[in-house]
Amino acid sequence: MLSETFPARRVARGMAAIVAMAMAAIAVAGAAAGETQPEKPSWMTIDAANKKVTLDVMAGWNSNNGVLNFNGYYDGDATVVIPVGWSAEVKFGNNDGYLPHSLLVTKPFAKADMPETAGSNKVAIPRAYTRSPAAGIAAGETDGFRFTAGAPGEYYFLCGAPGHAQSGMWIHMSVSADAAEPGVIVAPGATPGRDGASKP
Ligand SMILES: [Cu+2]
Repeated sequence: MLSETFPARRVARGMAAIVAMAMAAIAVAGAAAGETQPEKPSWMTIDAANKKVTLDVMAGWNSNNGVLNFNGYYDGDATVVIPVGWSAEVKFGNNDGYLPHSLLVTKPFAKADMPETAGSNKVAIPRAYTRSPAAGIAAGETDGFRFTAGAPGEYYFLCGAPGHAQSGMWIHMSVSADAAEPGVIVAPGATPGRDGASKP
């Protein structure tokens, strides 16, 4: 971090660095409306040299939100951040023993406008959806898709199966002009998801 040439001042410089980091953290938190810094969960694999990110997304990862979750996250309590120009591969699986699920990249919806069912006509990035999006894939099945993060913008990862998005089966996806690398932002107070990642 700091290159230190005056050892006697190391403590003071260290304190200054801590204060600076704290202030930067506060600034970031303020800018992102209370959200925390992105993290790199186990389900995100980053290939920086090739600007490629792979996401393992499991529907019904745990019992959060009555199993209507992606990797345990729901109701927008996690944000997948992908830098502009990166390519993304989504590997999708259904861990729910009862209900079919899907994953589509859609535009954001106001709560009142959340679609009851979402087919491929709701997709915001070409081909960015799993098969039979309005019906979903059955328990134990897998599918996937790739897309390129083009223009900066806000999107949803949303389940198109009947009633699921309206019941909270969606999270945020942000194509960012500012982020240097992909990451996931978990909202403060989120129910722990995959990795148990949650922020106080
Ligand atoms: Cu679903």
